[in-house]
Amino acid sequence: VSLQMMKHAWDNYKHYAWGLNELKPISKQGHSSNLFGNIQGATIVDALDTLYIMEMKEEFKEAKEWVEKNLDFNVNAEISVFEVNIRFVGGLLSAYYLSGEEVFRKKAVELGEKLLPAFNTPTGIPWALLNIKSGIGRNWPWASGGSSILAEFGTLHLEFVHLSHLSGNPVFAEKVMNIRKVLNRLDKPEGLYPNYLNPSSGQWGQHHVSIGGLGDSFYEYLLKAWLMSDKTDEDGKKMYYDAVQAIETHLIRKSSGGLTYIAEWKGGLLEHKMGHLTCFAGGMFALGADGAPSDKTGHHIELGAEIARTCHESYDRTRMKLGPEAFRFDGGVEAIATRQNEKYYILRPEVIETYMYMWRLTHDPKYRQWGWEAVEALEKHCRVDGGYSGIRDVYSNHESHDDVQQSFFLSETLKYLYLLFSEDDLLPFEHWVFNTEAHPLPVLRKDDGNKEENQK
Ligand code: DMJ
Repeated sequence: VSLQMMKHAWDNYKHYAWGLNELKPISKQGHSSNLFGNIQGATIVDALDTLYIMEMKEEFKEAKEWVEKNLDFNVNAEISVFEVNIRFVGGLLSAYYLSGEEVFRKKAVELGEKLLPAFNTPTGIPWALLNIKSGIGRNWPWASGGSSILAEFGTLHLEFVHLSHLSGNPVFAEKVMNIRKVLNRLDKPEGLYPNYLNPSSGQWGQHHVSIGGLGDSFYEYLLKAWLMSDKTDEDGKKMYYDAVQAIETHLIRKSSGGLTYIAEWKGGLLEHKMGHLTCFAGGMFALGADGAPSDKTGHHIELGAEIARTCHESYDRTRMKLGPEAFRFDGGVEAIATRQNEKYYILRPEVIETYMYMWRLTHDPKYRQWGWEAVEALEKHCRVDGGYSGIRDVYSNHESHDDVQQSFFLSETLKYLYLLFSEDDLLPFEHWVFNTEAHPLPVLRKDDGNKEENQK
């Protein structure tokens, strides 16, 4: 089924928005997000590995030809360093490792080089935004006192380690190791990492902590850096398990109805709200269970299972059986969105991602059932003639479509669905680590960095 879904999403993108970043499936035209500046083709680059894995050979070939001829980084564009890294660098790296086609390696390294000026700050903590022509960087104007964002500068590690590996140029890995060093030197309130860090002063901004937006993939990359290093990156490992310990103590709570959730922490006060983005953490806890200190393995799996259950409830308690952007545990509700501007669903993957990890790590059939419910809901409410669209209010009787087919729907949501219903030996976890946009990167063996590259 996910293959049919991918075909529908891809064919319509190709028909109506080929070469542009994303598709507007209702108005049947291109959609450009300013996150990528005028770098084009986000959907193509994000989808390459999904096409490859699903054995959509014709489509993969067309996509590759587009990359060869048209993917151009010599543009005057201000881009989000994080978004371009996870989608474009990550997408190109995976396409290279899966297919062995040199063009993807070349383009990934070329793009990586364009991103390097982002690190020209007093601390080496990169800017959020970078003009890839002039090399001038800056931060989001809304971010606390000119800060960089934890989930942005903390989500470069996996890709940059691979860029050094593939180019022979150590500079990429040095940049991300320096981020680690800066973080390790800082005092952390209650052992937690605030979402904001000023790249000039090297001091934290506001003490807001989140395992959802602004924080999320920083934690994910600590764990995955350790796994991707064939478990040699002890620093990443320690930082991850220490962080989880602090998160458990200060952010994880159980509702009176028995649902475990991860709240947001604001200078010591809890906001009892959990984002759809935070739902990825179920999969993360389960993936990290194996390496958890002493007797904690079962506990981390259990934590993953509880987060998966809570996130499933957030879907099940809506009319459309698709989860809202954020749901609350206060004011008499549990796992329900109460604010109008938190009721949307934009084809995000995190809940399905967690089902996939839980399935692989426990083989409890309920995760496939829950995944299937999501497929039915997507088909019923998000599928339109011209592709797949997000929904403005998942509690409503009728769909109000947002008219965007996000590129991560093809790279993540559909890939994780496909993996959920595949055998465990397709991209096995011993050999592959998924970047935060679901692009698989091979584990770098300690004895031989190259031999495993083409493991499938
Ligand atoms: C994706 O770009 C990545 O999963 C990122 O980590 C978070 N946001 C979207 C999907 O929701």
